[in-house]
Amino acid sequence: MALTGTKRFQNYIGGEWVDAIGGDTFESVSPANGDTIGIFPKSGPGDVDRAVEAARAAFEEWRLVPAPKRGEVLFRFGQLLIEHKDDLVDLMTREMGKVKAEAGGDVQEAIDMSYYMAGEGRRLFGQTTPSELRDKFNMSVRMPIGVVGAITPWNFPIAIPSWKMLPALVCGNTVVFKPATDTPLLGERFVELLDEAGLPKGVVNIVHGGGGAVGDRLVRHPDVRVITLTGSRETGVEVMRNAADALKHVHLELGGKNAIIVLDDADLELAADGILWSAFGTSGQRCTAASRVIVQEGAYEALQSRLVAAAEKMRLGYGWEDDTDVGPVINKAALEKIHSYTEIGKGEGARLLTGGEVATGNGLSDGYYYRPTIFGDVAPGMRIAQEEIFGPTTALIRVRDFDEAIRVSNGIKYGLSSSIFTRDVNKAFRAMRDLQAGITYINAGTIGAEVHLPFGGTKDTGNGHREAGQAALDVFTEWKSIYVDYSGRLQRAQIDTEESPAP
Ligand code: UN1
Repeated sequence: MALTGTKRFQNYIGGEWVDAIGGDTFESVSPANGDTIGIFPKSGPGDVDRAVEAARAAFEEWRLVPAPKRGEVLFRFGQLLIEHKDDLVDLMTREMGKVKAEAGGDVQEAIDMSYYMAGEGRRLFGQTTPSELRDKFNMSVRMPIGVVGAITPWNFPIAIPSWKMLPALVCGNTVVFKPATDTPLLGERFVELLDEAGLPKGVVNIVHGGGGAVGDRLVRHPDVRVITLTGSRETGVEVMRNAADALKHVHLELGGKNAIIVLDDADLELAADGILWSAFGTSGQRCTAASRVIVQEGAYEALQSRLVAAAEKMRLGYGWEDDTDVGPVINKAALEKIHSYTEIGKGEGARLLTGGEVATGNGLSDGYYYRPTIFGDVAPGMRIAQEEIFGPTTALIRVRDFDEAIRVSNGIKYGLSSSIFTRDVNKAFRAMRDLQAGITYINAGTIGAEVHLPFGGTKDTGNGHREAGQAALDVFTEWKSIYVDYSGRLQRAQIDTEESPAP
């Protein structure tokens, strides 16, 4: 795909492409080499209000479109994503920075979600139950809620919007979408393709701009009934607080400090592959990244040397080049934050085994590249073992046995993903039971969630909701219980019930 350069883009509101009311703009810049990707409207509360009004008006029609027909739009969207996959992948390597194979995975996740949720248009199952009274019929049905505000991050710029918007749409809601300011063009392409798939005007709207002006107004707007956010713990807390007065439904997907446990009996080669992929894939910028590795002492030395040797062989570079293993991190602030944690780790007495520096040379200094970084001899309470760094840094922690490994893995405030490498089936099952996380992998790293299972975490990772899978439908619908009395007389529940049949 040709770079769009200084092309100006607009918001999409009520089926019209429009500038921000204030006329301000911001640039999307490639983290790989500093190229300008495009210029976008820097919107404000007034733009959000227009978009919410359009979405509110469109809801009255969209909620009545039969769900299988809504699903067909998503099916066509999936087909369009396939048709445009190569372009989207190329754009993602440029606007967000991840390497080609992973960008392909990101788009594929959205394709999978399109087909999964398209099929949901013919299910959206509720329940039918017997009644305690004669001549009475009971059922529960899912109802759409209204306008959904979707606030998405830059690390999965196509996949995460699909996790939020596609279930919202198939359930009959309408959406105002605020993509991350680091990846606005991918957000815009997503909406263009949804539009091409045949969504009526106003069903999906996009408003570009920052969290302070656009996100905050969405969160506070009285006509937005659901907020779904993937972001930091701090933002999540603020969103929940600001949404409380209007008692909005809030779905939060926040941080992680995910650990891979490696026991003495593990296949070390397999474990090392899983760790490298989970720690350094997407330059460590996944909520599910393995930023801790908890190793039983008998395997520690061998695993450590394997990991260090492999990390040092990883090639940093542009995501669009075939031989790149690790792309850039998203921006300068991220690079600085990641490096500050290297300094923190050293200061805490952890041993820097490899990496720990900004990568320059071979054109890399025009972008934001950080060497894959491994700390050894990390104590579980150190800040580098407790706080989310969101970069290519992982911490090796030595433990004596299985019980200590589980304790250390659980000894954090987050609870998103977890993993254990072992050949002992009993320990594997105990780990499945005891790891306090929304996701547990056995003999695989911490990343690789599939769209038809619930995604999300326990503790400070969220607020008890899940996206993806059937669980996503609970975020975007309200249950209605319906009682149909066809007896023709007043029947009082709990009062006019019959005696149990005699024994
Ligand atoms: C995220 O980092 O927020 O399992 C999402 C995975 C991906 C999704 C990650 N399928 O790592």
